[in-house]
Amino acid sequence: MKKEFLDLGRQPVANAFLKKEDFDDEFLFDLKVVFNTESKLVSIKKFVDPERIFNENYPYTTSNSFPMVKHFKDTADMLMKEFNPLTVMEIGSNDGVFLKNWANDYTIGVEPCGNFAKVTKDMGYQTYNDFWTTKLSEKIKNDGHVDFDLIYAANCICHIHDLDDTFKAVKNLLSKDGVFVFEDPSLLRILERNSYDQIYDEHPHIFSVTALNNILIDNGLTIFRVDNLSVHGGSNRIYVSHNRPVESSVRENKQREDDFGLNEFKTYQEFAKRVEESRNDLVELLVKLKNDGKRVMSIGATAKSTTVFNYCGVGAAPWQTDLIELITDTTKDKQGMYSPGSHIPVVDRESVNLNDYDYIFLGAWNLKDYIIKNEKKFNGKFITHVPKVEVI
Ligand code: JHZ
Repeated sequence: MKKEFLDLGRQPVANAFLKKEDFDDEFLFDLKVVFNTESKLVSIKKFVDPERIFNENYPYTTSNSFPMVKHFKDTADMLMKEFNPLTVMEIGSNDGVFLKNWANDYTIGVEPCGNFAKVTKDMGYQTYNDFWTTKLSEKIKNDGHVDFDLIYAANCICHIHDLDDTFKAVKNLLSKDGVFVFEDPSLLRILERNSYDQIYDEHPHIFSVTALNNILIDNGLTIFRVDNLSVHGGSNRIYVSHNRPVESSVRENKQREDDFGLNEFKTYQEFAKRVEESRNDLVELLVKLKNDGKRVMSIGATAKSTTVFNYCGVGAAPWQTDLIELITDTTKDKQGMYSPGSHIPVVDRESVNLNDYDYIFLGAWNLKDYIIKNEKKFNGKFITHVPKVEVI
């Protein structure tokens, strides 16, 4: 039932930034993508052990994706106004950007990365430093928590391999009228915009509303609403309950996905062709710039750019072409390290004079407007590859 349609080559763990002395021991795996013709779920073929990804060294903090801080404040305000929950839990609470909008006497976090669990514990939130499983949901119950009126998860559910177990665990802890709200990148937007770089080890699944609806129904839960969001290049916010009436947005989203062809394998084969063209265009552009003596750097050492640099072979590692000189990133834990697989140095933005470079590749293309506005003094040009390779 699982048919392969895309091969993104040998890839490292997307957020495993490393030191020079660790280059020789770097873990790589084959990143291939499959479509399940029955459930309609798109997944990567070979999952990476979650403990290899989400551990004490996990560097991605929501607070460094600055526009996301406002996004989570607005989301919390909206959820409070509409559902007025008495008890709240966040799965994948990272460094507490969503949690901090709720009082800590009725809110708990779940976070497998010890570094972040410590941050939210220090903020006063009870935080389970563990992966989200039915076993953990039993433990939370046994610890005396009543069922939750709001269970929230952002960019987390698509990180989990076993979706049946995930949703069973939610069902186990969701109060009778409670809502489970989660948001993740949208498969439809990825296919529409050729943003293949949303595919990496941390995203074992890329969700369509159609596939989620099938899997949630199998687990006794219902999607009753879908919001289309612009964050992370296009995400869906999915509202789930035990049995609230289903609103029109669910049918409309499924219809749009069907119209685009998300239920047919050939749509994915066509996407794979566009991905290959995107790679050829980017490499051609970067090689031309190099031959013309231009200097190129990148802003945002994103998980997404790990996929792009390794798939396109544009890094500094011996087996790659030296087309991008360095990456700047505001995250302290990424600075002074090298990018996974491609081994491009990651440095503090403040240590670089952007005008020493002619072009900046937008590794964080999803934050393009914010970055371009912020870097008004840069005299050169920006490069993006989404929705197509172009110089801005
Ligand atoms: P950003 C993350 O992916 C990881 P990434 C995760 N797996 C996930 O699911 C997705 O999000 C959705 C830096 N930056 O948000 C900060 C600057 O340097 O695109 C971040 O390192 N300068 C959980 O990594 C990175 O860019 C700036 O001005 O693809 C942005 O990462 C700004 C605004 C950010 O997510």
